[in-house]
Amino acid sequence: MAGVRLTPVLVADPPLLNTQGVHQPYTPRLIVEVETADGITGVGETYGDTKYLELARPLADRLTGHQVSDLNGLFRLADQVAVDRSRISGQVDVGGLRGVQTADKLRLSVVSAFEVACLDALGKALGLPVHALLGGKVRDAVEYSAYLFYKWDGHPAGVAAEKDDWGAALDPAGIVAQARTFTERYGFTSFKLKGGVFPPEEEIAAIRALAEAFPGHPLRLDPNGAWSVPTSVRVARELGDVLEYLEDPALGTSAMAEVARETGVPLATNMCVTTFAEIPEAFTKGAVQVVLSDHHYWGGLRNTQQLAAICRTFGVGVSMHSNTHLGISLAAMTHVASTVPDLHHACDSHYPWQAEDVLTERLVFDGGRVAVPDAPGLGVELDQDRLRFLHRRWLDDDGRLRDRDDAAAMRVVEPEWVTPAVPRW
Ligand code: GKR
Ligand code: MG
Repeated sequence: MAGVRLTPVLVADPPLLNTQGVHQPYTPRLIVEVETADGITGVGETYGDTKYLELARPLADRLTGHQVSDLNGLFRLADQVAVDRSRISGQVDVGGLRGVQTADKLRLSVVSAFEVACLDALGKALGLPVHALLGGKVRDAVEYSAYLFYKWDGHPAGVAAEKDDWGAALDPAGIVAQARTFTERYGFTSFKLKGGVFPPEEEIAAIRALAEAFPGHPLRLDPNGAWSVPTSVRVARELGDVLEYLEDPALGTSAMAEVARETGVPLATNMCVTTFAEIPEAFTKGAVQVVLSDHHYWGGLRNTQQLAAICRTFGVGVSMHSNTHLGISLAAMTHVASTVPDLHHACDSHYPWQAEDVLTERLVFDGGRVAVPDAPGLGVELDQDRLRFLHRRWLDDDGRLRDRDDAAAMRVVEPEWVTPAVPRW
């Protein structure tokens, strides 16, 4: 590699509600560009909060002269980057929605963007799409589910924000209307509702309303671990006939295992199995039936394939969840998902919520699917003007938005708000 460019950006985000609070008007992401000695550039994207930037900079410094094809070497270099102990809790981080926070996981979340950027550059150099570098696609399009959120009409008055055209969704009728908009705009046929926002009865009613409006369509509910075991079991019983799966109803492997023992509804997770080290206990206890990869914190596309192979071995399903992200990450998700043989659940994506991007052309959902790009690399092109614009927003920020904090955003409206203790219900 001749050089690496790191560009933190702030991306507009609508006021989406979750159990911790509400999305801030702008979310940090990090765009990684690696440049080869031949002048080929590859791009990657990951979380952009300060704790990730702190690791990305020293890793970038070590990469001059490194081959983009040497991905194992890239991970070895990442292992050498020291992690500030104050950044990690070593346990399920109630302030985050991404499971246990460990030094390795932080490193993996960062190196994943470099891995994707290297694969993009390598693919461009060889004239091959990223999926071909991963062994080849087994499908031509990847199915995504609509990601429904309770949301306010707009960010609080007086808060600088972009306006979105989705309207409010704060009850079952609002959620059904939002789902209809998703199907009209993107053709999605399966639906995930972010729960843990209102008391379970209200969210049960929303799922029932969706089941009535879209009979037979796959439905999921994800309260991000906000419920106790008895509440989770009750919701599973009440919605058992309409749910494809229940996602992280309760927090942690033991609680999930207890829920699993009491219900036939499959349990999915992107919170209790987030590292390879967490797999043995969860699978032995039968705590989860579907693992949702996040290729950022699992450490990239090849690790996602390894996760899929382990899941297949143990008869556990695999799919992908998402967080606020841009088109580079969607392209990366699509390439790797296209290579996973047993992908029986639509992946979810926040992408429709992001009206802004750093690409010259946005990726398109057609019939709820993204066509797998066959152009060299990821098949996307960075728009340098847009990148500069979103980076300028990051530079101009006084530091308040550079670290995602949904509870802080909620305090603008409810000054007493603190991240709710778990279980909340
Ligand atoms: O963006 O509010 C959100 C989501 O809750 C996200 O942060 C989660 O990581 O979507 C994710 C999930 O499936 O838990
Ligand atoms: Mg989830």
